[in-house]
Amino acid sequence: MTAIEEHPTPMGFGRMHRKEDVRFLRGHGNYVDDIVLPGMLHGAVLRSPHAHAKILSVDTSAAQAHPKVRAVITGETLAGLNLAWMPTLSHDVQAVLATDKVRFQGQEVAFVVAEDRYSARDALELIDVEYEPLPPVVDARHALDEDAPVIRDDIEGRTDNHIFDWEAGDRARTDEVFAAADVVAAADMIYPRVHPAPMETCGAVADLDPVTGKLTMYTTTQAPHAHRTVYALVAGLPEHRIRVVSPDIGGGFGNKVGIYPGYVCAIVGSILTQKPVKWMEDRSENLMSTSFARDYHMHGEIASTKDGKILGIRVKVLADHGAFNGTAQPSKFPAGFFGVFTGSYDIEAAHCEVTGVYTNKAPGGVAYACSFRITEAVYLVERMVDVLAYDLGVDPAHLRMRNLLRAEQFPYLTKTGWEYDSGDYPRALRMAMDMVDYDELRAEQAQRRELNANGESGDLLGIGVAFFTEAVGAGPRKHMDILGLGMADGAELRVHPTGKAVLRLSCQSQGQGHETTFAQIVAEELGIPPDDIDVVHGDTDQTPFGLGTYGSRSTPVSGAATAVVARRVRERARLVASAMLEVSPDDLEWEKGRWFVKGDPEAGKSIQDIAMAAHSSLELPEGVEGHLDATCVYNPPNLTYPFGAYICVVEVDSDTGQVRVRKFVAVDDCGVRINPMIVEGQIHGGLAEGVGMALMQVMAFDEDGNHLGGSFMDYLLPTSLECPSWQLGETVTPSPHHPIGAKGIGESATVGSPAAVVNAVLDALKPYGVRHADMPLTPAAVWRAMQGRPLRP
Ligand code: MCN
Ligand code: CUN
Repeated sequence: MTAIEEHPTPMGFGRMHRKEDVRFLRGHGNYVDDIVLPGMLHGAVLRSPHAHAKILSVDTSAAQAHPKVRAVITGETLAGLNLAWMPTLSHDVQAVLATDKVRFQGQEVAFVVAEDRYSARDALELIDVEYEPLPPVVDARHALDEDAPVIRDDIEGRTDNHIFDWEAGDRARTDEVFAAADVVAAADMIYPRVHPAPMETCGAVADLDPVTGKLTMYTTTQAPHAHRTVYALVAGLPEHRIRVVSPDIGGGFGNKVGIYPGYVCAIVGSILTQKPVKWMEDRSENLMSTSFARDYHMHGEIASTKDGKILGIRVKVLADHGAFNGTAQPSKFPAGFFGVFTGSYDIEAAHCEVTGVYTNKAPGGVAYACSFRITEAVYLVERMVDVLAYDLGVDPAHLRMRNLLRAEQFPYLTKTGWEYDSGDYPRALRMAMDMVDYDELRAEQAQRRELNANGESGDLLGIGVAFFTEAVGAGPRKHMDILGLGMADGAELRVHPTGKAVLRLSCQSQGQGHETTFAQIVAEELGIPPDDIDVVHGDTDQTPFGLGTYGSRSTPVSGAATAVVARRVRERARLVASAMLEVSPDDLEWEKGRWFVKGDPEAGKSIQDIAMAAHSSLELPEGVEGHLDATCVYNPPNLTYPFGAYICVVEVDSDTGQVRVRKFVAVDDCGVRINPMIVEGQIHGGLAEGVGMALMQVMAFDEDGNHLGGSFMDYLLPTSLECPSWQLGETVTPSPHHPIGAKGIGESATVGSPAAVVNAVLDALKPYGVRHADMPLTPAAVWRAMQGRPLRP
């Protein structure tokens, strides 16, 4: 994108500048750390230096004696309040402050409340904890060894580190298909542990009013209503006396779905001191202790005929969930939506097994724009298709084209039970191939390979193709809940007498531009200009209940709720207009912004006139209430299935292993686009994240379980230097069950791009006989992959 173009404010869908940017660009955002309350104190967390150790004693006397310290909280303090453990989003428990053992480096051990942030941090050093180190489980592949230390001995009767086994598909049928296939390609791959690393770290200001007993919790959360209910359940506080406020959020990417010990400690600190308590973690704390992503060890197998018709896919996964099972996903889905691992292909049978294990690492797993583990699933299937292409010696784009689902197969029920709602996959892939000039690139590559083989040095050229289908918009209540809360979303719309409106939502923007796009949905449906519509979210006292923003569910669920409330208001407006115009409602016709008499377009009333009349003394028809407002709870009938075709072109320096992304073409289909500019922004961000994961990022640990990625010097974020100028293409296949035909887009690019980048690098290394190498493909990893391998023509 070049200079910011001026776009006229649309009356509905279109490229409208973000309303929220007026405050963000001028430095007037209001984040949790901007909140300052009278008498506010500051909290800091003491963390474990060990990955696994018994706690022998905790001496807080010196810290208590610090002149500025107001309270020191330990696991023992919390145990006295029955708060030492809290439920996780996966029906496990997690220590708020450790009592018996520490189970990962960085785990929360004590909490100091002091008059200022610095004193709180200083006092942490005065706490004396005696540990007895235990051997840690660092490599998930050894978590189930006979002699592996048992991490969760707090759970009665537990003698190993096993969490769950889960499977999907038809094992017997899949085995049959594999037995009969001409070709079976297999590969082991790791999707490394990575971190969403939002710019704003996590934090809270807990304010328990000693007079009313009401708790106001300003906090970094993607799901304010769900958090409120969990606090009510955990702390036993009455739910109507809890107000969760999520102000401006500086990026979430799934990092802000869960409830962290620091939040609970801030609440307890406020209860004990009767003052507001702020807790804001620093970057290292964020990287060490809050929700990580991925950490899937996958074994994939793909079966095909000798001429490349894919028949079946078989997968075994070992999932590293860290020390507490705190993954955030619907209850029935312990491996998230990994079940869509059959990807975008027409196959006969599929089966997968996932085993989850505990290790001595931070909990989490579902974050970083993952669509509930679809990142892992798409990476697996898209790598497997490339491995098959390698074994068969065929072009990976052509192999995909041959096997993609065809438009006439939708709605399509996958072999693992997902109903893809709509799509035209070959069209998207063809568009991507045209945009990147696929045939010409392959010709250039052939030429370069010949030169390289003849001893002429020069960069290796790689072309990586990936296709993805996502399942977003969780979800139908009958299949999907989080901690028993059904995944529906509320919306309320109120049109004031002068025709200005307020829309109240249960979802919560962390940078996705909801204040703009949700106003645009109302504008599209009612013809009220988006600037006349305020979007209120992130405050449980002000908004209807709903499960929040993650899994790209805002547009599929809250967006649908918004269209439905707007339509309800429109129908109410019709009745009011019929009274104003003294005609039957049936004689009225709608055009954006007004009802008019059929056959007499001059005789009409604008939505603003109708709003005033609805609040006036005008006599309304029998049974029609005054005012112009509506509410809705939207329970989606199905998920939405966005898809896309990505092609990445890289140049690899054969001497250093350095990868340069030369070009990236992304064709996305998220159905109808509300604001194409915001959609493109979402895609740009996700593509950058994909480059980061593929080439730079991993949360590494040493053999003692020491965390090696505690700063941005070690855990690398992609910048404009590593990213090319993205080239985007678009097809529009509306979702047939969504009121405005929209599908989610927030995670698509992160889901689809890592495989495209990795496929591109490995395509460049093909002459060296490299069939697979794991992310991140750092220069060292690429260089190592090439060593000792003769160049093949
Ligand atoms: N949109 C649109 N037309 C569509 C689909 C979406 O105009 N057909 C717009 C939406 O109205 C919204 C935005 O695109 O303004 C993203 O919408 P959606 O796909 O519904 O995703 P959510 O709003 O639910 O956002 C969640 C998603 C997730 S799960 C992660 S992780 C992620 C992502 O969004 N985190 C982000 N993108 C992010 N972008 C920013 N800036 N910050 C984050 O933390
Ligand atoms: Cu998986 S990260 Mo987003 O769903 O918040």
